[in-house]
Amino acid sequence: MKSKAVKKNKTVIKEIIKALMKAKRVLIIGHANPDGDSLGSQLGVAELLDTKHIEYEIVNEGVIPGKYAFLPGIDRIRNIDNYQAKGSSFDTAVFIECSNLERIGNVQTLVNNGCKIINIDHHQDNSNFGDINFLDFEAAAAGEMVYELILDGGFEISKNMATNLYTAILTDTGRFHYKSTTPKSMRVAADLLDKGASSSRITDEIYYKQSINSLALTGAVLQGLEYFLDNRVCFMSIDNALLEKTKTTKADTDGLVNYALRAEGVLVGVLFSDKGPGVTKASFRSQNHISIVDVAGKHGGGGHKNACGCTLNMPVDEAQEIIVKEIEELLDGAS
Ligand SMILES: [Mn+2]
Repeated sequence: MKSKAVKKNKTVIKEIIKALMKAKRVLIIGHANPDGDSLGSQLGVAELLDTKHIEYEIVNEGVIPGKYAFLPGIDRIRNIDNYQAKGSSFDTAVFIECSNLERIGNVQTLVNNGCKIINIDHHQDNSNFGDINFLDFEAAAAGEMVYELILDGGFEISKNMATNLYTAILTDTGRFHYKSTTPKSMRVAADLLDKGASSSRITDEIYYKQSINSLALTGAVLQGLEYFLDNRVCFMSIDNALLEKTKTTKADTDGLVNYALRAEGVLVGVLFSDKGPGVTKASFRSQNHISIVDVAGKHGGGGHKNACGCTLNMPVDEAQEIIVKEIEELLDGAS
């Protein structure tokens, strides 16, 4: 079974490399509001194209969290909000870790009819939307897949690629913490260290450097934690007033939700963000043995079993009332 999957990967990789080498102008895209895996993987693909002088643009929707500013080539990533299309249109588009076409947000406007779509993803709910689909649900990060693409495609991993791909794997495994981390993730990461990535520097940049304002936001959010259902559930909330007070932006909230699962005994953590009048975003985290994704699914959201989200068309307090009831049903059903 496993060797079959590997064989399949190699065939798809060959197809992707063939398509990329023929391409005139490539669009590289990740999902809206990029994370470390998305950014590192996109930059890995970009550098692969650099080696053959193939023209490309990387365009994303949403703000790049400041902690990724150190990634080599990060300034090549354009924001769709101020992107001015110039030159000929794209004949090939590489989608990195997007479950479906819609995940790229407004970047869709750059994907023309007839554009060859290459879909590289590790999310189980991927809709297989590409002309070429490279899907590996066992990969802990898309970065592991791009690593394979580069090496099995006959290219070398440079120091910059190693830094970008190590970042992708480090962040998507929560520093090799999540259950998704496999021996293969560690082997790939080890090889990336051999190829020049600096584990201490990357970890410092992403996890230990925080602006004074962002640290103040973290403190305020932790002060406001609320516990329910015998401390099995923890709610965290962020609204615009708090962001203004701490002089922070949405990008500073990246990763904060993980604190909601931190207290002993907590099984489900939820971050509620006020998205304007009557709109609330809920981000869920749960312990390994609890799957929370169905609660997000009830409200049209989705994601992974232990990390997912949804948007509710109601104010935060109403959303909290509904969600706590749904989590209660889930936990009592599970026990
Ligand atoms: Mn990912």
